[in-house]
Amino acid sequence: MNFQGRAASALFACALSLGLTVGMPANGSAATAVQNINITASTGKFTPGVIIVHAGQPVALHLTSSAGVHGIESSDFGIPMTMITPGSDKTVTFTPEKVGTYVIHCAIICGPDHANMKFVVKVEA
Ligand SMILES: [Cu+2]
Repeated sequence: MNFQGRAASALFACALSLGLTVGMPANGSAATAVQNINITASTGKFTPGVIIVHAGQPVALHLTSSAGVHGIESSDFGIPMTMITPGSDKTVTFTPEKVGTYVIHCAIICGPDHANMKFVVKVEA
């Protein structure tokens, strides 16, 4: 490699390390880490019935059903109608914006317990 080649690759390496440094969040990556939460739907209930998430931090809900066909939908979190069926996993992602307590109801009529089938999302700071 001639001098110009070495100079160019040194410059490139320098720009690369600068870019990496600038790209790092000031407080590490914890603030943007995805909150992964598993939820299982069954007859008349979601388990767990209460989840706690943090405002501004992305959430990935991993949904499955151990019995029956269910669904979720939430205008609070911009979650579109999502069907949950036994034997398949669905993942929905959203980022809660505002601190508060929200309720997500089962969105598909699934039986006598459908009206009471819900889970609570507590959004903390
Ligand atoms: Cu239902």
